[in-house]
Amino acid sequence: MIAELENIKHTAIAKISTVELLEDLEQIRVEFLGKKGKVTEILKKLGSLPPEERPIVGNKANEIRDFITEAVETKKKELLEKEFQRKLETEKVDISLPGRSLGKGHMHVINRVMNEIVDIFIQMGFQVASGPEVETEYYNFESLNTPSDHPARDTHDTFYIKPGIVLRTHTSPVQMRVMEKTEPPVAVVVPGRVYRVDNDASHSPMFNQMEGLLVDEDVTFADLKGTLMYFVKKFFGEETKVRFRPHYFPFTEPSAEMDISCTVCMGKGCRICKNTGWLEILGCGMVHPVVFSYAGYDNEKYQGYAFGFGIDRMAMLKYAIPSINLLFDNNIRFLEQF
Ligand code: 2NM
Repeated sequence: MIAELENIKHTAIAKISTVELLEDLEQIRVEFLGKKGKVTEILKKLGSLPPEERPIVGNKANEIRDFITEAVETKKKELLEKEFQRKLETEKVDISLPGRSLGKGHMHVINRVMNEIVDIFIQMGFQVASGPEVETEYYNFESLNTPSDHPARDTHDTFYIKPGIVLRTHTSPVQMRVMEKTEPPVAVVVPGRVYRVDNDASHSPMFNQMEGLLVDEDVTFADLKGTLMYFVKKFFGEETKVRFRPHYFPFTEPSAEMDISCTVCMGKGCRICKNTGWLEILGCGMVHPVVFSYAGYDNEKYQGYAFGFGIDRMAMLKYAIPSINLLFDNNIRFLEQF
């Protein structure tokens, strides 16, 4: 049996020293040290030996089991190290290769223009306010001097959620909410989404609007003109000319529309301005006394001006975007240009 053990030891050493794969090494370990392994089998047979031989063969078997265990462990470390080196070699990264683009996104042109416009008004001392897009008829119409029989109340223009509740058609209800809870002086701009039943090449049922309101003592139409002229020169360029035409809005008196010299032809006349040299860009006026009464403001003490325009239209004019649909279609090839 001693000879047999020596023999097992030599076979094991020979096998272990030539093995290349971790799986094969495991096979070898099982072959010799597993439950039915060669060394294990001998240990099992110890009982059948004469008592005086048992400790001798037992010691030898233990010695060889430990020896093989040790050899397997050593080989395992060696193979793992080899495998690691092979991975280092084959999976090495060439840090001199150019990187892959992450396809970085960016802000939508509407939000960029919105932020740009808001910044101009913040510089002038206006604060930014916001409010609900689902509004009551009271805040959207009634309190803004737009009684039930006014044409703008027609269901053709307004999305009704249920009787008395609408999708706001302008951001003015926010100005009314601000006035209700703030004593003048008030200077706010309100950018936000508004909704109208309208859908064609130049109208989207949802669009972005911005309105402004300033209320204080001794406010005149000249303050309104100065503020708006400062704004358009900042936004469209110092060379921009403006003109005001009388208009009608239920919530302002007097009211006006403001045109700027065409951003495309510089006022010479082109397709964009329909050969007039002018582009209509906003509506404005002095806040109607009836609106102040709804707000709880003293009509004798305070005056105010207000104005409103479409952000989408501003973006289209500034960047010569031919169709409003381009702003909402999420066409990456278009949006990437900004
Ligand atoms: C416009 C044109 C003229 C306006 C009026 C008010 C308020 F709340 F003070 F009455 N907010 N916005 C206004 C005035 C809006 O948009 C074309």
